[in-house]
Amino acid sequence: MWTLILLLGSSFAETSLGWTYHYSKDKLNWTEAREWCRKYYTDMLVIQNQEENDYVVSILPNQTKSPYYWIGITRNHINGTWTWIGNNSTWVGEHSWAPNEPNNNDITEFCVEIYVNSGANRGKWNDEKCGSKKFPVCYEAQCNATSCDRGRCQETIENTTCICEPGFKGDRCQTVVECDKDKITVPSNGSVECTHQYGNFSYNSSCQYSCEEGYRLSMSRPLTCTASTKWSDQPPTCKCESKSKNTMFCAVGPERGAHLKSQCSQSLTELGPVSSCSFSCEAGFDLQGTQTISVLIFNLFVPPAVECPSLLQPDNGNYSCSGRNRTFNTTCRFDCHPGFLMIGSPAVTCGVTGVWSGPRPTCASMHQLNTSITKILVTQSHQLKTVCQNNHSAKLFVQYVRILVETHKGNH
Ligand SMILES: [Ca+2]
Repeated sequence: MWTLILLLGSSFAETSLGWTYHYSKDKLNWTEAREWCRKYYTDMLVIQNQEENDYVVSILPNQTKSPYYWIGITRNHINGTWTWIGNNSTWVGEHSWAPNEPNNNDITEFCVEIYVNSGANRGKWNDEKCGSKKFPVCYEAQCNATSCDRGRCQETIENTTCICEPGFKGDRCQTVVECDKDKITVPSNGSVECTHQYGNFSYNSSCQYSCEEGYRLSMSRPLTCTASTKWSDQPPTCKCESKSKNTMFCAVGPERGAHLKSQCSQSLTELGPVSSCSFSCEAGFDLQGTQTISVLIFNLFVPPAVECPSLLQPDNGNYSCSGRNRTFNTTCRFDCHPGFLMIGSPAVTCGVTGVWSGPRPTCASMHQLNTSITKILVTQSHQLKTVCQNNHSAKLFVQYVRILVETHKGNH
């Protein structure tokens, strides 16, 4: 499995699967030796452990006497650290030096030779003057820029290994790790949007959650796919937003003690066609603008169909008309059953073009109103909206109050 390579007639190499080792048959001083190594190979020999030391000794030809071989460890002053110049490592081991070495015998012995002979000191090191001429030993790295996609290539005697960056795996670190995409669930009243750096729902993919208006995320930071294939957090939920820093939200109904004060001409359960209420916010909510909303009840709904059609009996109410047919000037009057509030005009008249003067009113349950008003918010811009509830009674009351407010504004 070892291969003999002839180079410039002065060196040959033993090849293994990782680093290859090379030496020169020409004696050079240490500086020349390094230049030779760097010209033809990677650098002067680096030894990282005793196993590599023994291996290199085993492949170099024995010398019967000095000179021996230069290796790539050096120091730059008497108290300096012995350092392998090929990769700045500092392994020395416990039994590497020959007995009584390093002795700095010539005061400036900052370079190192390795004994390769058949004697007792075979494979041991000796510090030497760098100007002495010895045989250089070099190594050539097998790792290169394309050895590992997303990792660092590490060389050993027998092999090269890719040490992968976080988030990658495979023998060449070519595969990105994935997180479970089923863990990215869409919350009620919210949505999620993911972006992917390396692959779908893979390392560094990021999923940002958001909520519909009126809801707030339980956690605002995005979920990130980590190198351990786990998402950084559990998905957040969308929670009903009770208030906002920048908008005056005043809740009506049972919550009004905390937010909104109301003053009505009748109690809420007795509001009728001529009722009026004013609302104001408590301290902390009276931010800007008009803080009082007066409400008056007028004709509430949009124009009806193009002719005077049959009038449907309102739910929870009755009507009677001034004539048997629905001709011009016929007036129909509506009543609501006890316990129901009329929303809209109590009478409609058929116009000359066959159009009723307004839509038939609605009879709303007092109970519905009482429960639905817990979901109404009044903003400083006098716009109303439902928050966290879309049921029928809430919608009804929103329409009711919005029209009241618009009527009020129209009077100014
Ligand atoms: Ca010495």
